[in-house]
Amino acid sequence: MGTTPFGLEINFQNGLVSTPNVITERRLSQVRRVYRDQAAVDRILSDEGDRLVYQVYGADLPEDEGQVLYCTTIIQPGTVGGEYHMTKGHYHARRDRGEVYLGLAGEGMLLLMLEDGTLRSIPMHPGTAAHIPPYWAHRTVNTGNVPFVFFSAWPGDAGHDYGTIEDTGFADLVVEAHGKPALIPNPRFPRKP
Ligand code: M6P
Ligand code: ZN
Repeated sequence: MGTTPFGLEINFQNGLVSTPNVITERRLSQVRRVYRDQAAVDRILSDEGDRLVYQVYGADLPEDEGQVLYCTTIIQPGTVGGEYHMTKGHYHARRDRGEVYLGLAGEGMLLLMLEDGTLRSIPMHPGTAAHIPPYWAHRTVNTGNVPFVFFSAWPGDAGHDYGTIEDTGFADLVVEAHGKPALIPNPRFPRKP
């Protein structure tokens, strides 16, 4: 039967959604494992407390085949041990499901990776409509000085698989080098000899 049609208002500047009924907040202590430098994480936690890294605002829709889910994500500016603030990143539990991202505010980078470690990166700014094909893990990074805001839409039955990325991370890290983003190999990522 599906659901009742509705419209939500999205503020493109700050990513806020009118009457969102799903709000996820990710603080540093919850996402600490994505960063290479665990001593830097400990320093930030003791010096400034548990900083907000990103928020997700969405609509409460059934995760069913045929539905299209959507949300906004707001990644705060900042670095941890030289790595820019980023999302956890995930594969879809159903690997053959894709996704679309649309940049709304700020500057970021979309990292994509296949299970064999093949990596792609797409710079994102307001107006960038990025295509995430099936089978590609995806993570977003705030490479600017203001909140990076984007909109996403994906199939209802895609699901989130965080486990693989939690264990190894992505093949490359996105670090700040002379004030600009640079990709460097992730020493934790298993590489074939
Ligand atoms: C995007 C979408 C969401 C995802 C969010 C945060 O908005 O891909 O499905 O939840 O980013 O990313 P993650 O879940 O990897 O932390
Ligand atoms: Zn996704």
